[in-house]
Amino acid sequence: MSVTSPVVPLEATPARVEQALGPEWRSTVLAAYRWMVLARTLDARMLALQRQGRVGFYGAATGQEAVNVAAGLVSAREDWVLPGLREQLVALVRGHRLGTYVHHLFADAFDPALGRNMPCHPTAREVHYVSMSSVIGTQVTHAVGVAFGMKYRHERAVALAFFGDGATSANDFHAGVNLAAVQRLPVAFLCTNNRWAISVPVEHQTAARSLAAKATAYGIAGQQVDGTDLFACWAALAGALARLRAGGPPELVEFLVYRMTPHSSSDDPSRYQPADWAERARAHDPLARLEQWLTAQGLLDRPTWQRIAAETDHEVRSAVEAAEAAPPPAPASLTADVLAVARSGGRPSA
Ligand SMILES: Cc1ncc(C[n+]2csc(CCOP(=O)(O)OP(=O)(O)O)c2C)c(N)n1
Ligand SMILES: [Mg+2]
Repeated sequence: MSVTSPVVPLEATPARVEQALGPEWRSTVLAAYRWMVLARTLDARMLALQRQGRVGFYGAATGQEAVNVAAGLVSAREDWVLPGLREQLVALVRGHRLGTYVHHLFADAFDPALGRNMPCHPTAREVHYVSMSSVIGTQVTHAVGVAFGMKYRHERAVALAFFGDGATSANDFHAGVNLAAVQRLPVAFLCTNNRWAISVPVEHQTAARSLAAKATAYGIAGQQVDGTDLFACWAALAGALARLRAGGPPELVEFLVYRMTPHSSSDDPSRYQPADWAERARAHDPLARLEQWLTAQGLLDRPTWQRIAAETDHEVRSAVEAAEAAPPPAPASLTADVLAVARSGGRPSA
């Protein structure tokens, strides 16, 4: 098994998990575990490929998988996801093909963005996953705009806005949460507090008691959740999304997670993280915590673990092979989807 060091045990009892997830809870939790293994495998492989010069840039979500898989499984098809740098697993769980995502990472001819977006900034329109804007915090106001549109059209969908601890210092966070609260818009503000904004620790980001506490100033509910506990993430997200779908006001959820890898492939955290950071993070590894829990419940044995590890490794390898065999985007595609010319007057229509 992959658990090597002691982790903080998950407290959920099977009875409570069944209550929250329903009678099929065993297969749901195992499916969530499999997604988390796939994401972990993908992160490790992509960071290695970036070092080999085969992928331009990568931002891993290692340590944040529980939030992402729960959001992917709990959200509804009609909801919209406005991600930060680390939510690609949400798109995959919602049905975006792994192969397509890897084509995007390689910026090849089968990348939906035709190689024009920075790697790790996928667009997955078919699963309502909006391409990330690199400008920190802007997805917060984008989500509010999407939610405004949904409310205007009387749609019962929710906009999920993901952002980091650093983004809570951006103007867009204030403007977005404030407007959503005043207009009572269906937005789930989902802050993944991995305690770092590149090298800036969260203690330098705010003097507030917590990031969730900021909700009070906007007149909405805020809660802090252990983002490395799959069941806590599930409960918080299912509750918030259900209330929003029923017409409730926006909510803020702060997920406490540990960034277990560098900020991105362009970062060296040994220059700023304390020496014991990796050890503290490992104790809260969401994958290892779930693995330990599943094993204790008798739901995960060595053969099952080996099968899942082999299958996910094969999936990632196949996707990489397909991307490496794909041609680059054709030069003629450079202006595709950029400009449409109206037939009548020759004026741009989009
Ligand atoms: C407006 C703006 N300022 C600075 C940056 C450079 N930058 C890129 S990522 C990042 C840190 C983001 O931290 P956080 O919001 O905590 O998200 P995390 O990367 O930890 O998931 C910064 C400062 C940027 N992209 N946009
Ligand atoms: Mg952060």
